[in-house]
Amino acid sequence: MQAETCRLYLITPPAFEPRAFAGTLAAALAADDVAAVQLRLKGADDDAVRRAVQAFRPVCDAHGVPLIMNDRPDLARDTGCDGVHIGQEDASYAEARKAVGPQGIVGVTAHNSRHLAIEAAEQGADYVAFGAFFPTGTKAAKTRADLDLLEWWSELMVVPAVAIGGITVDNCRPLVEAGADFLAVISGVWDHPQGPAAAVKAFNEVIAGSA
Ligand code: TZP
Ligand code: MG
Repeated sequence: MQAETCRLYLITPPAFEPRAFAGTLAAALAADDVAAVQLRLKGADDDAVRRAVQAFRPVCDAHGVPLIMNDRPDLARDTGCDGVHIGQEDASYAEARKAVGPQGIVGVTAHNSRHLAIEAAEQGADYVAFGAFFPTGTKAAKTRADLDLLEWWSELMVVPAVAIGGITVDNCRPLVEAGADFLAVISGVWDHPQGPAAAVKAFNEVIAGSA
């Protein structure tokens, strides 16, 4: 995941039927630039997660977009995902890195903590994720993050910052201007009134037009 400018990081919706959703994902990836897709299927059994990887893999490959597993380094390794995103209670950075190898992507949730973010960056994380920046109905987010944190991080650090939580086409511009390297979005894309493909285009237009 490289970001000269800010890029979009799509996370799957809370529930979906994998084969049907693969078509929706394909339309979203065809619409405009997407840096990565994260498979986030909370509460699903391992077989359901495996089926989702099988359904999404060809779509992501066709667009050259890495597929990142949420929460589970073991499943990331077993299914051949390109990386894993871990929260503070999922696994250690070392476990995650061991599972996906030196070339794999390891992203770490830092909530709104400078300390957690620095710790993850020093360990070798490929990105740190801050949030939630806005109210979100998708997750009972434990923390709220603010623009100062993003500005501070982007001035001092090289490791990319992902912004997450309630991000929409309409509210994302300040995050881009504060230095977010990636916008991680769920409902702002999948529930966009004009559909996911229009949302991906609109996010990219805001990003391109931001200072
Ligand atoms: N982590 C912090 S907020 C959040 C996660 C996974 C949910 C983001 O979903 P949405 O719909 O983009 O607010
Ligand atoms: Mg997690």
